This record gives sequence, C-alpha cells and structure tokens, in this order.
Amino acid sequence: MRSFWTEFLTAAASHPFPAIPGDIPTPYDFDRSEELFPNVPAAPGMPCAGEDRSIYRRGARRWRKLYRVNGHIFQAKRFNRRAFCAFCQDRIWGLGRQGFKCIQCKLLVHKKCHKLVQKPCSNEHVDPVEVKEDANGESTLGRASSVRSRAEPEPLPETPPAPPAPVRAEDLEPGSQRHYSLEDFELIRVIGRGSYAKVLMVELKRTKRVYAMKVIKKALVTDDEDIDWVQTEKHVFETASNHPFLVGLHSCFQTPSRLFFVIEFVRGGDLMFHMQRQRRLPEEHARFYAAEISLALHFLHERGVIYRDLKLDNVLLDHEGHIKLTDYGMCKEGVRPGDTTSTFCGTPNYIAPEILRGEEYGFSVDWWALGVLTYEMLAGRSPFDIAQAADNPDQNTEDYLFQVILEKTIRIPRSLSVKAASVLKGFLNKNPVERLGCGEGAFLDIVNHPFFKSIEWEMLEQKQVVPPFKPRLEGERDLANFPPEFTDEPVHLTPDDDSTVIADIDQSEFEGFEYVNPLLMSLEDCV
Ligand code: ISQ
Repeated sequence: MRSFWTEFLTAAASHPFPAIPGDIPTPYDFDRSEELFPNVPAAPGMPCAGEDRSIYRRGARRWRKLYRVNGHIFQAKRFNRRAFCAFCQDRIWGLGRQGFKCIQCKLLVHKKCHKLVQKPCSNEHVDPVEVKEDANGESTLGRASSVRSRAEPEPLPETPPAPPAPVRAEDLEPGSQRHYSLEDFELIRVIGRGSYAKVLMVELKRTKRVYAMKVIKKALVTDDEDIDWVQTEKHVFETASNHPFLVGLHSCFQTPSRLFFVIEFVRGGDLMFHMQRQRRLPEEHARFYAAEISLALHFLHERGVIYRDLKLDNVLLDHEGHIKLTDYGMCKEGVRPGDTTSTFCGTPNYIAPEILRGEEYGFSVDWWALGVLTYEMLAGRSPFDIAQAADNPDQNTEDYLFQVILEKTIRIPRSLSVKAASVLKGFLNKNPVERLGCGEGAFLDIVNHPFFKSIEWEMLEQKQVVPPFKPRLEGERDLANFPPEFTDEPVHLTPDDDSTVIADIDQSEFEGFEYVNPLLMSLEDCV
C-alpha cells in the first residue's frame, strides 16, 4: 500500500520547486551588521549589554471589530438578560452576539438596527479612537483598544446558577464517563503565565502522572469573544490530540471561579527559553524545527484551522527534542481552502502584512509567522528589530513595528546559506499570493524547497528522525528548562471565597465545559 507520503512525494516530483541557481546569491538585501547585541553576555543565559528582555514573551492579542454610526462606536455583544434595543424598543435576545453596544454611551441596539440609529452618541469621546473605514462603510478598529478589553458586564440576575457539581474520578463506576476536579490533582509548580492564563505543573494523584494545567479565571473571559476563544481552544485541543507535534488534552473541568485545561506535559521547555541561551541556532537545528512545525501547521490547515499564534514561546520541546505546538486560543476554525477571515489578531512581531493591511486572509498568515520564527532561529533576532529603537521612543511603538513589517525590506544575515536565505525570502514575502506555501503547490512547495532537501518527511512525521538537540533533564519532573521567573512563583490558587467576583460570573456561559479525553482515560485505567 502506498502511504500518504509516497503519494505526496510522487506528486511533488511533478511539481518541482523553482530551482535556486546553484549557490549563487540571489539578488537580495544582505545585512552586514548581523551582530545581535553590541556585546557578548557575561555568561550563557545572561542578558547582553543593551538587551531589553522586556521585548520577549509578548502575548497574543485579538483586536475587536467596531462599527461606527452617528458618533457611536458599536461593538458586538452577547446579551443574556433583559436588554432592549434603543432603536426598535424590542427585546434583544437569541444566541450568539445578538446586539451591539456603543463603547462610549453604552447604547444597546440590535445588530440589524445599528445602521438605522438616528440619535447621535451622547458621549462621543474626546480621545479619538483609531477607526478604519471598511468596504461596507462600517469601521474596523485598528490598534487603539487594548487586548480583549472587556466592556462592563451586564446587570446580573439575583442568583447566578452554580456550575455543575464536580464529580470525583474515584466516585464513579468503572467505565462510566468520569470528570475530574481540582482535588484530583496536586499542584506542583508554576511553569508559565500569560495575560489570561497561568500554567502549572500538576500531578494526577491517582496515577502519579504529571500534566500541565492551564488555569483561566472566568472573570477574565465573561466577554462574548473571550468565550468563543475558550471554546475554540477546547475544540482545537480535541483535534490536536492525535498529532505528534501538537499538545494534546487530558481533560477539562471548572470551579465557580476558574476553568482548567489539563494538558499533556512537555518537559523540554519552549524555543524562546532555548533561544535566549543559544543566541542563534545552527542551520541544521533550525531546519529540523521548521520542518516539524510545518507538519503541525499543515495538519491543522487540512482540518480547517488557522493557528494564528506561532511564536518561539508556543513551540515546546519534548524530552527527546521534538517540537509540540501549544496554545490554541487564537485559532480560527472551520476554514475551507480558499476561505478567508479578517480578525486583527496575533502577537505583534509575528503578524502578517495582510492582517495589518486589513485584508481578508487565510492559512498564509501561519507561513509568514513560520518565516519570522525561522529567521529568529537562524539570525538570533527578529527580522523587524530596529537598531537604536530603544534610544528613540518614536521607534519603540507598536505602530512603528507594524510600519516596518509592512514596508521594510527584510535583510538576511550574510552568514546564512543561500538556501536558508531563499526559504526566509519565500515565507517572508509580503504578498500572501506569492508566499511560500500559499501558491498553487501549497504545502508541496515547502516540502520541495531546497532548504528542506535533507528532510525525510515521512520519517519525520513518525518521529523517526533523531532531533539535533536533546534538552538536559534530570528526571521526569526536572523544571530546569522553564524560566525561574515562573517556577519561583508560589503555586497556590486563591480560594473561591470572594463571592462578589463569583456572583458577577454568568455560569451558564461555561455549561458543558467538562471533558475527558477517552483515549487518555483508557490509558490511565491500565496503570
Ligand atoms: C505543556 N507542557 C509544558 C508547558 C506547557 C505550557 C503551556 C501549555 C502546555 C504545556
């Protein structure tokens, strides 16, 4: 029987990648000052003089769409309770984001009525909100609002429904669907933290197995778009649990104040951690990681998922040194070939030009981000680092970064091979139509690119290729590959005794969050 890869590579032979003319440099802009920082660090892992570490580990963001009518700036919202349209006076009800709310004067209207609102905004802001007109005469917020900033919560009913009582694994009949609760786990250490979530290393008491646990405060996700984000993360986790280069989900459960994702624990730390210690990677190493990441992205794309948050922090290394992508909160699901979307989101340094231009986009944005990440691995710096930016406040802004991404010719360090320069140039093409991985040949063009010539794709996907670097680990629970800024943090979760915070949470939004991965459950039964 011919395997997927035999089919794939046979097809590839009839679709050759345009050859690079030998080792002759392509007419491309080479960077002559390729040093990362002016000095070398005092010791491995120490910052260089002038190195501003605050630029690292920036979180991903999703900017919101705003619609401007008569001075109002409307945002789509989900209304759970007694909300009435200021235009037609009817109740705003139904599923999803049924209505719009003006972020300035708080006026509520149906979506269908928002363009008809005659009454001007009573509270038009003195601070101009940066709004771009879109093709429909509606407006799209550029970058003015903060990430997932939430509007005020709607008034609550007197007694919010309590979340379903958690069932302890031991209390159930063998073979029945068991849900987990916080008591089933021992919290060991903090291993990561983002603006929305904290990640802990935990032990499932019954089996003594170690997992990562992502903890999200419900109070931070009561806004409609955030709830979509949590649901997307859960769906993508379910898809991802079958791929060697994507972290899988063990289970989900909740308490009145928090949501918990129990995730497979990946011990080798992330690529950001390793890059901060290694400056830049040998081409062979970068090729291996870029190839495994390509397979993970391709797997998601084939299942209609745009990942949208590829960055060094989201690439974990397992104990052998294979990669695993994590964090699916920015994913877009349900995308068929040729489909596009338009949400302005991502982590600033990795956002593709088509997103910045406000264009509709598809899977192309992930191949752009892979270009940025591969550049970072090979060059030890971002392609958009601006020399002297730290000294010039005007050049230290997100707007300036976006301008650079859109306009600046990317300079490739002279030390890189012609093939490496070519693959970077391919992924970092500002035109998504011409970008590597996005043309007629799609993923095949990546597989056949000369930079990846030595990659045995079929073997790679089966984890049969020995990784170039094995993370140093002394035991299953060694946390030496996680930043001390996290692991030194106290691990406890504040108890759910602040009833005012909990009373403000609409628990019905989180109904059905509980989940147990059937595959992992049956494995546990074998313990
Ligand atoms: C799994 N293992 C280690 C670290 C992690 C960080 C985030 C999500 C999952 C993880």
